[in-house]
Amino acid sequence: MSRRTALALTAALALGAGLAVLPTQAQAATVVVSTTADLTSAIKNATAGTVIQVRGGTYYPTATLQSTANGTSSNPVTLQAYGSETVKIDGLSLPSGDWIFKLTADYWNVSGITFQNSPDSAVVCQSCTGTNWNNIKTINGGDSGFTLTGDGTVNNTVRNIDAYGNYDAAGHGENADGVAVKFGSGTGNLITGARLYNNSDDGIDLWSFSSPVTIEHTWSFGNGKNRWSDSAFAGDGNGYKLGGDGEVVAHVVNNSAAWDDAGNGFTENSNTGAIVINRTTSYANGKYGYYFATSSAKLGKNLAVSNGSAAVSKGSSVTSAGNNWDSGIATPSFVSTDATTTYNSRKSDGSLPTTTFLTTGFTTIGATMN
Ligand SMILES: [Ca+2]
Ligand SMILES: [Ca+2]
Repeated sequence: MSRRTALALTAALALGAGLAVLPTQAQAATVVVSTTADLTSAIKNATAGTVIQVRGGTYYPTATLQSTANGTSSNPVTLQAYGSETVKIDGLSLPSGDWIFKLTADYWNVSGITFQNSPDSAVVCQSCTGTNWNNIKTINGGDSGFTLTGDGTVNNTVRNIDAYGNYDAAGHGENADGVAVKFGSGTGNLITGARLYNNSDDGIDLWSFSSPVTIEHTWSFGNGKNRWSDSAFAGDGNGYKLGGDGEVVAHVVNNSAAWDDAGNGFTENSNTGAIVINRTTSYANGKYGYYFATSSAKLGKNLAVSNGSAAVSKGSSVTSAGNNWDSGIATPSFVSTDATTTYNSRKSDGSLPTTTFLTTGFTTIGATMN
């Protein structure tokens, strides 16, 4: 302890402050970590401009990794895998009900990390502004994989996430979505390049979020099926659940696809707002391809094939043009209905793997599947 610190401590004690706050050593701009303890500390002590590089391996935190340290738009905090090394943060040693990573902060860039086996949600960003999540995986957890929540959720981008295998046993699968943007507000939030599959509840859920969210280049499939031998299974399995809890909001979905979900491919879920859905494909989902019974949705150039209930449930306030259920619009045939390649590794830039599944070669209707 320096003489100056000692004097400050003495002064604080003399003033009856009780617990003196000792100055912490400033963290270096770039921190390379290879132990769970160092990872925990680096995240907690980050300041604007800190770059945390995590060496390859599997980390088992015993408490939620969390930070309230803000970056700035020009000087964000970065949390990333070291080089091209494979980094997994595993929730196996966490107490029941804990999350792996909770951020209540602005301007973080997080990339190249897998968050797996969380007892509850894997990653939660609460009232975050300006965060970027690139090529992360949130998989096989006990509730939703990735969540944006809270008021002041502004200008966040989730790019190329894989979120699969999430299942809330306590709720019999009722709640675990791949990505949840729920219970909050704030504009400028974008989900792009996501692959959301085999989760117990929905692929993506925008329940009770009162500002428009944009979703594009996303695949949502195989959600809401009882893959856990749960005799009271309660997962809903909508590919895209675009509202709820009375919020009237014009979410936007472009060039995305839903297939093999137990529920509807795309649903307003009681949101009466002017939801915009363009150039999407809904194939072989259990219920409707598109369920928009009460909203004033604008549905354009969408393609619905082989869905359980019908292509569309469309209320009188819906604007519908250029979709294959509209009069005079032909249904093009798919190049392939074999989904095997959709599980392949992503391209080197992190984007979705190449597939001909559900492609048609037409530029006027349906998702381009990339
Ligand atoms: Ca549900
Ligand atoms: Ca849900």
